[in-house]
Amino acid sequence: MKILQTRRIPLNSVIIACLIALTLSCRQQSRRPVITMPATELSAAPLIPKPQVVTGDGRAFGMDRHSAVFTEESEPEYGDVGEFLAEKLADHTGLQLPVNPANTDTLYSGIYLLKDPELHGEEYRLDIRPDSILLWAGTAEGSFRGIQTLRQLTPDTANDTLAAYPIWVIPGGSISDSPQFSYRGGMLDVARHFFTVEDVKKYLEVMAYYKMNALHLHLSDDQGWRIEINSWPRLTAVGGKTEVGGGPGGFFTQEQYSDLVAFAASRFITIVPEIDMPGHTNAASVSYPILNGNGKTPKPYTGTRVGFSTLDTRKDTVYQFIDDVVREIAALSPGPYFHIGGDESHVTQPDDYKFFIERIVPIVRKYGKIPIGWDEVATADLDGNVVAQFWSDEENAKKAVTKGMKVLMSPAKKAYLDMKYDSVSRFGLDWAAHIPVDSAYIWSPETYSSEIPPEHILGLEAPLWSETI
Ligand code: TNX
Repeated sequence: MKILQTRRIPLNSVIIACLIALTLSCRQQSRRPVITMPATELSAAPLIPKPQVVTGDGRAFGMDRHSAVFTEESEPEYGDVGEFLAEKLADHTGLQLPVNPANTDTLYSGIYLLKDPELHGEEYRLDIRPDSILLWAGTAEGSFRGIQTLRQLTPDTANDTLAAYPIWVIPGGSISDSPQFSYRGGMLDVARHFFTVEDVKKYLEVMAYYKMNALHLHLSDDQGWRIEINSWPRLTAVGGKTEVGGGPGGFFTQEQYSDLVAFAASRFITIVPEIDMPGHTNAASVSYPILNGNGKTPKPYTGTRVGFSTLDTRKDTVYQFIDDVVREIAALSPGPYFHIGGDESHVTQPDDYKFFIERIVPIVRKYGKIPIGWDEVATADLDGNVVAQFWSDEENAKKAVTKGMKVLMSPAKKAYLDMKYDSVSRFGLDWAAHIPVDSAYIWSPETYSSEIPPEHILGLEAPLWSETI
């Protein structure tokens, strides 16, 4: 592959550009005139998350109708990343950049997605030069993370004064980046209100733009059960038909869920399914009253209280039920994790709660998955191969650390997307805090709590609960 392709910019455009803008300079590099255009200095570009190293050089790349995407020839997955980039740039700019164009007579300014075996995993390096952009990565995943940086650097508006056609000016320099945390997640509560496959795909697209790599789906709660389980069909036939406020609810068929898993995978995002238990199970018990540990015949629930339901922790049928549910969902979920919930089981006796968690962890492992639970699960006797998701109780986080467990950081005061921005926000709750945008951004998982040392942190996750959404 030729790295430096050249193309001609009409001379009159160059002359006009040089005359009207004092800051412009015209340079000759190899065979092609290169314009250095005013652009945001790369090191000042508002990239989220902030890359590890950004070095601007005051120059720029002009992306325009002469640009094309070229990808590592021997790596078809890089080709898919290139197609994705071209599609997103088309949505953003209207430019239709060819990907690996066959016509080599045309002189393109190239955006090259290249392989560098020295780089690992999600790591990438971006060199933005006046005549080309080189994105280096050791894997297609790294290349995919890198193109998000490129998307964020592409301005919303084109410069239309330099040439007879629009040019999107991308600030020059280089970026070296790799993630601080291996797990960067979002959570969507599709149980309180149901969200369709199309809604979830939109959410995944936004997550991909910010280089997040895990979508935790909260698939069951008191108000609804949202995933088809073939061996227990009433879960969706009955439990799927309710939601907060009395709306119609809904659920994903297994085929739809698999479609979401594949869509996420094409964006290098892992789906983490959650079945919340032993609390938050009213919809399950409405579907199959035998599961209920309250001794009452449950009614459908469409309010927003928490902590009133429990499974019967001493009944074998309950564990058969959980085995079936985990087996069916695990078979559809290629990712390493299965989330068992475990939060706010206020009507489960502490001994029953521990007994329950200790009994379901091996079921999850039997189906090849690593269990994750909300921080309360750390009160049970568990080994270090369970992840505790810290949301509220630092004592629980401390217990998790003592047991050698990894901690997923979701402190409600900082990371909860359902907390109101301020007192006049229309949607959201405020039990943990008001979280304006800056305070959601300005915090560090590794210094949040002295009880949670950095080496125990698996990563972070932003949950979006949907009682009001
Ligand atoms: C607490 S966070 C919950 C959820 C609610 C959320 C609302 C957690 C593990 N449990 O059941 O939806 O607050 O912010």
